[in-house]
Amino acid sequence: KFVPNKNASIILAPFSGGQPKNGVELGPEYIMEAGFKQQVEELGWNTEVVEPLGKTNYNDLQSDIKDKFGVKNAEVVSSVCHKIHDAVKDAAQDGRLPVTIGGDHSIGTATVSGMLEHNPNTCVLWIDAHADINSPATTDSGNLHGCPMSFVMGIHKESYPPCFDWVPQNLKPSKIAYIGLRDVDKGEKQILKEYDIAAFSMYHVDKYGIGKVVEMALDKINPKRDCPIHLSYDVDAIDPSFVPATGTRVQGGLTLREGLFIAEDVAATGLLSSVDIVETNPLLGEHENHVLDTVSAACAIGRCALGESLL
Ligand code: HAR
Ligand code: MN
Ligand code: MN
Ligand code: MN
Repeated sequence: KFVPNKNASIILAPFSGGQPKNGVELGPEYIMEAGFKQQVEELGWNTEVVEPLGKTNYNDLQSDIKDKFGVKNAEVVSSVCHKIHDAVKDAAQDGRLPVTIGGDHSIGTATVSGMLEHNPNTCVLWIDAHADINSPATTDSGNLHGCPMSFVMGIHKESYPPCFDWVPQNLKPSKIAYIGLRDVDKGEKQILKEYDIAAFSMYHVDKYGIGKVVEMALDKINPKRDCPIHLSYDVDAIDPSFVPATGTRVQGGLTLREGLFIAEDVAATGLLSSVDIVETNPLLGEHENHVLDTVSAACAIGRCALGESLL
């Protein structure tokens, strides 16, 4: 069984080019200012902070126009992802657990592919209201935060802009489970069906309860409980009444407790190898409390994944 080494790299990914709303690039700054690093250290982790994007602002280069591949900002998303991919992989190779703070979910392309290069047995638990499995061939919006899962699987690879050629496309459908889905596009539903991907929507959470759903998800992707788990956590999985400051709110989500339970139960497996916390957008709160609630939920997700609730 994987024994957590208690060394973590907090990787900052202040990037918004995977979607059109300003402010999601401020997520890392707010989460760090809320004391996330100290909170993690109080749990007994040694931490280092990594800034793979340096001081460069990749958020001014953005346009809301689709390219000939039908997606927006492909070049900048690709180059930002390549830097984050290298940082995630380097941290993991160094024996540190990567905790990547976004930023929008387009960086899932980087974190999942980085962890798969580190250990090809990695399975992915994707917690989200959305499936983020559009390809350039199926996306309506052209927003690349809706596409990371297809890129790391190589779905409709002939539709990709060539700048994504560096992305390894080796994630197998049997290694993916979703929890929290409630806003999935038609083309995405077809992909989920065609590839027989384990997808637990809010319907399943209500029907079986969150404890059973996490167990069923892990039974599908990690039946022997012997593979490292990459937890990619989009804060919009949690209901907007608890997590309002995010770019694509969808009613009817997880309660805050259900949301934290998922992270706690992953921690309890002892198999967590990396975690992303994405889509916190501090500019989308209608008042200060919206921002505080969202940022503190993001911090709590990270702490729970890193073992806060284990006694
Ligand atoms: N499926 C829609 C699209 O492709 C919306 C998905 C993006 N929203 C997110 N990602 N926050 O989880 O545009
Ligand atoms: Mn590389
Ligand atoms: Mn997402
Ligand atoms: Mn989402």
